Amino acid sequence: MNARTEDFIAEDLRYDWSADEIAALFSQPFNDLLFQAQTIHRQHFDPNQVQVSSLLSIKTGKCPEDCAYCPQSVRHDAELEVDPLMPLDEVLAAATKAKEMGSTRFCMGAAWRSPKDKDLIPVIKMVEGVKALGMETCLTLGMLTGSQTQKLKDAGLDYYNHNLDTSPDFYGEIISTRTYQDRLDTLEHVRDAGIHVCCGGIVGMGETRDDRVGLLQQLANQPQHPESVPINMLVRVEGTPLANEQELDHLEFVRTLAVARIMMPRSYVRLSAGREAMSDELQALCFFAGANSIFYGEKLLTTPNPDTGHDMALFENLGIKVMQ
Ligand code: SAM
Ligand code: DTB
Ligand code: SF4
Repeated sequence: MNARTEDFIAEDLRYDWSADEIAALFSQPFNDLLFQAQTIHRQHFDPNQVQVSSLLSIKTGKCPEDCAYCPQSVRHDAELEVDPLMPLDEVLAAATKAKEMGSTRFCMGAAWRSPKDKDLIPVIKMVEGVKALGMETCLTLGMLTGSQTQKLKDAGLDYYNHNLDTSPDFYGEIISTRTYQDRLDTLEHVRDAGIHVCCGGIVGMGETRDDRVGLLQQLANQPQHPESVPINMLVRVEGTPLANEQELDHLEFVRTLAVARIMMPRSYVRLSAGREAMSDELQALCFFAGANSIFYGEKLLTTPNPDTGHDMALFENLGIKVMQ
């Protein structure tokens, strides 16, 4: 076990949160919740530093899964430029640009249900190439077997992103082509291989607060807290079944980040998808609630993200420094 892994199973961390305890955190007066989250945040992190990662879709669209939120599912008709696996030189050019912009981690995503062993051969070259640029590497490729995670670990992969997306109770409303247990199994393989886990979910899909409680309970009660916890606000994409979903109350989104911070005090909580639709004031509140990581760069996988000039101006205004 390496030192960082030990950090995430330390004795002062809890893995036995009950739903009632989490619901009680959520329902505190807003100021009490934010004060508690910010106090815990300051015990573990510099409150004025944010980690920035950049995303690249290395294989876009035609995914056989039916995730109701996702524009890349073959079952929905979102307008999308479908692209096969990107050549290595284009991936490295994008990573170089992300590094020049100030990103320290490069996350490569593919619209696969689960990669075949032969798919991993070019992906491993990408991991090696990005690492050689001096950046941290992250992949999100769908479900993996134990031997595949081992190969990725051997290639030097730093993080694997695999989200639980929502609570076990609400999950069936969103995805039917793979089970919650499938996701937990992949997460176990990733952990067992010694790759850092990036695991979170999406809010604003029509779930109840109890479902947000259930998602955070699943995330925090794993054998080890995920090192990185992306909390995505649904990006409502035309052509997907959730295109017309009602927008989640913004303060409920901030509460979700604050509760995540309290429950997983040493994890990076990422203010993930959805920033394009957020005001500067809302994002400032998210950072105050304990979010300390973002996706940086003008595109997420297929949808827009705030422009980099705007993000830098916001950081400057808030006195936030990019974590090196
Ligand atoms: N296909 C792989 C998988 O699902 O694990 C990797 C790529 S998938 C696009 C990565 C994650 O993006 C999903 O787990 C989901 O949490 C997030 N995501 C996809 N579409 C989204 C949307 N419209 N709004 C917010 N998050 C989204
Ligand atoms: C995560 O939790 N959010 C990112 C990343 N992990 C791969 C993806 C967000 C995707 C938003 C929709 C899109 O751009 O296609
Ligand atoms: Fe496919 Fe991933 Fe999109 Fe689901 S979230 S449809 S698995 S690309």
